[in-house]
Amino acid sequence: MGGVPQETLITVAPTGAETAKSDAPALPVTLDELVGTAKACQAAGAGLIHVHIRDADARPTLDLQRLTDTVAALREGTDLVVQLSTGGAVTDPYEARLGVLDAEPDSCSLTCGTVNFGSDVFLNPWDFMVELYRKTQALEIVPEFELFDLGHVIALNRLLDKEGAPYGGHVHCDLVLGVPGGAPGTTEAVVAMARELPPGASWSATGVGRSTMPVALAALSAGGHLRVGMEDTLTYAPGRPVRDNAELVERAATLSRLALREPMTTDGARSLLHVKDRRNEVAA
Ligand code: KMH
Ligand code: ZN
Repeated sequence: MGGVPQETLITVAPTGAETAKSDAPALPVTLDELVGTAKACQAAGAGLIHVHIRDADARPTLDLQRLTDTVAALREGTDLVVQLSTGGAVTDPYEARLGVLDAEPDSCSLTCGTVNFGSDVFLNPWDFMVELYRKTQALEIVPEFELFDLGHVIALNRLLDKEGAPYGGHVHCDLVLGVPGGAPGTTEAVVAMARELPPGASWSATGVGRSTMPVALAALSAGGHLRVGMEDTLTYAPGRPVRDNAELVERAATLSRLALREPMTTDGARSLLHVKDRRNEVAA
């Protein structure tokens, strides 16, 4: 599993595609709300932002112009590594998910297998994974491999064996645990999955809902980084809704410091992930 890093990369996933604004008024759904959230989360210790966007009616969208504008606004307003979701919503077609990369983010998510998602199915068949991966290599975008189950880790190893290293040469993964249909949000699942990761890979973990804290504590002790945010967690403690994304980042930073690991700076995140520096590029 590798050693324990001296610093913790804190990823914030502030919005997701599953929660309605009406059910969580603090969810950032407009560009202004997203940039405001991103600034507050960077100040609290985040190094990377995992982004899903919404349309004018606050519904999930993969509209390319909106994605491009979002990447530009986040680059303008913050130094965070900007990662766009290629998972989108469970209803998004493959073509639109591949099209996300044309917004030229620093990084993108790439899920390594299909998983039941409550009563829905999040589809990631092998051929789609390969096509998406080849596009990240061609466009020099760093993929973050999203792993919802142990078999996804096996598929990741197969992908790297067959298709070679990702852009930048470094493998970074995120264990997404506690989804109804995926691996549970337990210490045992964190360890079982982390053990099978490719040698030298870095990884973060997030536990959905009630598994947030067990997964964060397990990840810190097992050498992982942290992902937090309202995409995964809407309740700060039993009966207490999350105030905003920044307080989840603040809690992650506090946990990390208790583990004698400082939150990683945005420069540290860029160098860990080997992202291409696109900050001086003008958006289309
Ligand atoms: N919204 C989920 C169906 C990702 O961002 O790549 C997929 C997801 C993973 O959130
Ligand atoms: Zn996501």
